[in-house]
Amino acid sequence: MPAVRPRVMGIVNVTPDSFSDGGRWADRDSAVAHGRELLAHGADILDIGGESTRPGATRPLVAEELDRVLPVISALVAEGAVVSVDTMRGEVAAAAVEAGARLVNDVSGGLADPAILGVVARSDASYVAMHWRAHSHHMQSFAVYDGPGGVVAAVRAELADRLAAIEAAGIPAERVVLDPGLGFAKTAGHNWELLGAIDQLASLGRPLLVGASRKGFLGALLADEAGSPRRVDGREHAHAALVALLAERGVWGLRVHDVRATTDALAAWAALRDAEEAR
Ligand code: PMM
Repeated sequence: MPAVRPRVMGIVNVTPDSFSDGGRWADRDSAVAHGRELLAHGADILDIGGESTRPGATRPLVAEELDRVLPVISALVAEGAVVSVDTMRGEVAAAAVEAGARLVNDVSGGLADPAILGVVARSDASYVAMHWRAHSHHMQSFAVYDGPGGVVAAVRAELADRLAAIEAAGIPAERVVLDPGLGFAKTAGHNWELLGAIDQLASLGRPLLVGASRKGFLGALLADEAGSPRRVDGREHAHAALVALLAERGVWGLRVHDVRATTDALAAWAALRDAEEAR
């Protein structure tokens, strides 16, 4: 059984329009307060983002994105937090690293703005490369995985290509974390297939980050008899179960909204692991 508990990355979306928490932490003070609360609940990393990637989202201007994230990053770094910046833009990544961010979480894995790879290479930040095919306004039309091995083989191969490009840009593999990108150009069925094949993604040799929190595939799983998906705020119990099962499968990190529910699930998982190992 895995000896190490997954890292918990608490989400601070400084956006007016994220699907699960849009607008709730859109100003600096409420975002910083939210970050502090996530730290108090046991977050290891705070992931601060200023661009919503919900299906259909339009992109903010670079200046808007910088205005949203930089003050929040600076404030939370000053309080000792380990901060990650959730951005696809090299310019935003550079400013965030300058402000003290230790990770660059790029949902596009370097495809949206290849300059981001040079920025990370020149810093000592770690880099999360997520599986991605297209910007959110049209990503669901790219949810087609017809080749041999289906979605798992395609995502694995595309992540392997990104890893090669990332290393070619000068980022050592040791600094790279990979992410299957649940919900990004993927149907609910694709997400479950990927979760069922974590071992195949882990065989790329890099730690894995998984972001399942509050996503639509959990809403679909818990749909009512009329087929209406479970509301965003009613998906946490199913997510907590996934958290423990992913810990069991040795994932490196979990990107989550409800840090308390996640750390509670991980505490129960770790206690059971320890009891089994003590026998
Ligand atoms: N999902 C979202 C945003 N950023 N980053 C990584 N690495 N992995 C994800 O799955 C991911 C991400 C979208 O979800 P949100 O709107 O709930 O933040």
